[in-house]
Amino acid sequence: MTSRLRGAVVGCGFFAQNHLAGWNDIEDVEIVAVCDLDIEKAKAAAAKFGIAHYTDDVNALFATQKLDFVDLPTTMETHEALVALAVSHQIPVIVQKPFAPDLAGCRRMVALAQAANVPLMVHEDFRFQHVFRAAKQIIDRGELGELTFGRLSWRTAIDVYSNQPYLINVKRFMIMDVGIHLLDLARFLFGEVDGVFCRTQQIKEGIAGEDAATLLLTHDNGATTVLDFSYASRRYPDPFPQTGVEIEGTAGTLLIGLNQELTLHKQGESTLQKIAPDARSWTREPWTQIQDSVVHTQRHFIDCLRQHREPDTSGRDSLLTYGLLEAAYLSASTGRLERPERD
Ligand code: NAD
Ligand code: 89V
Repeated sequence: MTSRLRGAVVGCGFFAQNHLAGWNDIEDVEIVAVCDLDIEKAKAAAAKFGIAHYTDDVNALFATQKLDFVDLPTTMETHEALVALAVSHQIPVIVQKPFAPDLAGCRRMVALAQAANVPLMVHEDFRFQHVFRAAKQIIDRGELGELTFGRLSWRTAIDVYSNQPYLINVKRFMIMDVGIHLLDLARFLFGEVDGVFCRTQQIKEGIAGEDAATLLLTHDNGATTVLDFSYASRRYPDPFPQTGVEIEGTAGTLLIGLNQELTLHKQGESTLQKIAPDARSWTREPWTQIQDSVVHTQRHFIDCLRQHREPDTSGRDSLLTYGLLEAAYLSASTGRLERPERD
């Protein structure tokens, strides 16, 4: 690998703008080409970010560019073909969430990448938000004792449908779009899960899938967590895109409230600290927290490539998260607590 890693971004749509701005903030990376089926989007991205090459033909991209990695901020139904193509060229891949429409698709991509020994990471950015890194450090230092209970809550009525109109028509909507972030976060903070109970709701009319869900998870360490998330929750001011968090342990409690305020209750007193995202020229409220975490996710991918280690949210690791997603949808249909597949 050269000292500046040469990357390409395939997909120049809505969220890719954050990926492109993020790569720009990483000094030891150069995005040398962009690609979109819509050539105007590829051309506009190349112009905006000063990228030398653009194309609407992903085969031509791999045939003509010498790449150290490829980034795929495209929607999930495109991932399997694009990952297969990158793997066939031995190019490491970072791919946006949702990884695939179902667990079987995730498994096929992981098998392909493993057989070819090509690094594959899922761009799961919530766990890279500073406030959750701080929470994890407090847990790992043992300040809360043994974890017993948690709640991760993400509720908003933001108009998600204007920026992401495809969400109107997906049958697996809310758990796939936002629940997946919280499932990954629950694993990150509380460890692996052996049971999932889920109830879904469709509150907005005219959409194909659920826009709210409530999950109860039982963890291997004995903790119980509740995950609730909704795109139909009216609050003023709207808390988008913040996750409210409660973590209880035998020695203390950690709360994350609005504006990334983290309060630690232990030894008879509480202390509050604000954990802000990094200041960046291109981030805009209310998206700052998510936009900043994009860069930390990308940084992790590059560090892992350079150090030849598996990313925390590798394709292989993500199978556990998508196993929970399948268990959640199964539970919503059976009305029972379901055991996730964990192979
Ligand atoms: P989008 O539809 O705006 O953009 C996708 C782009 O990919 C389109 O321009 C499309 O033409 C292009 N594309 C598709 N297949 C292609 C191919 N084979 N070759 C070249 N280009 C191709 O989608 P979006 O709203 O930007 O979402 C992309 C993904 O990002 C989704 O999976 C979404 O869930 C995810 N997302 C993540 C976050 C986050 O916080 N992590 C936030 C928003 C969206
Ligand atoms: O796809 C997503 O992650 C978005 C969100 C608003 C949560 O960033 O829907």
